[in-house]
Amino acid sequence: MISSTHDLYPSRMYPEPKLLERQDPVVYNRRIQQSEIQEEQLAFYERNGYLFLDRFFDETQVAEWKKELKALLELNKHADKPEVIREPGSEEIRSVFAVHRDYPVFRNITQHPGIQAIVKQILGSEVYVHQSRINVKKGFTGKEFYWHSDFETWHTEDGMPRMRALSCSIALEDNNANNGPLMIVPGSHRTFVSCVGEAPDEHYKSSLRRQEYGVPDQESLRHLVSQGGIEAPTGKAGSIVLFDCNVMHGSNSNITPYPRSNIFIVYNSVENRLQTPYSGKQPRPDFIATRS
Ligand SMILES: O=C(O)CCC(=O)C(=O)O
Repeated sequence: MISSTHDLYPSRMYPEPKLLERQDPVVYNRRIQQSEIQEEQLAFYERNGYLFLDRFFDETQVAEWKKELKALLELNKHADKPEVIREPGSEEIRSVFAVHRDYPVFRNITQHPGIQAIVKQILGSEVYVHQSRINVKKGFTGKEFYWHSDFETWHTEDGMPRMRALSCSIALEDNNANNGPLMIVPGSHRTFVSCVGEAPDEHYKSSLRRQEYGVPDQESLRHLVSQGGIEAPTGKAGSIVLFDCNVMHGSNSNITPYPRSNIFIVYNSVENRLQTPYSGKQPRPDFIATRS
């Protein structure tokens, strides 16, 4: 039974999709209190729902993380554990979750002072890591991520009450127009797409390989794209993209020879802790959604 009590962003409970206006701020603290980003960049984030910072990390730093990633992938090549997600239709690794919990090097990245300062500026409070993962989009065979708002899932399946979270994607290789970079619909973070279709129990077991529930319908997408277009922020390894929890995004398959691995760190405000999932189903496990 799906509950709609105090649910500002109901989804997967109506027979038709709905476009709902965002009820929450995008930037929670407009008074600049750090030196990593300036007022115009903060305003860009507020307007568009994302911010791209070219070469935020230098080559030496990235080289160290790539070495760690290589070791991590080797370690998990045949691992049968829930944190390791395989590509649909093959045994290749698509994502590795909870890297901040299981690997000290990646835990340290989540605490990087520069990133923390920007995130706290935007979310206007202390923050914690809601989720971390590395998406390994291999050359030739790395598969797409269909359009979605992260918040739709975090709200419905994890019980995240309000839009007060964001992702930081760190490029470990150059992201170019062809190797399946993140695509974003600017301005879409101001609209919540209430999706159609009740997901099965333990939906995450299939959705992390290929998401079918909690994805927007084509008409809603057409509308959002007609308003904001599509941007694919690309740049050298070490660049970062910060994006709002409700911005519509996705990415294409990578049929080029150029691999594209990105670390995703999701920060949530400590004032926005998870509650009972709005779907009425069991919460997803901790490796996908930190509850404590
Ligand atoms: O790695 C990508 O290109 C997209 C990732 C994404 O949207 C997700 O993991 O939710």
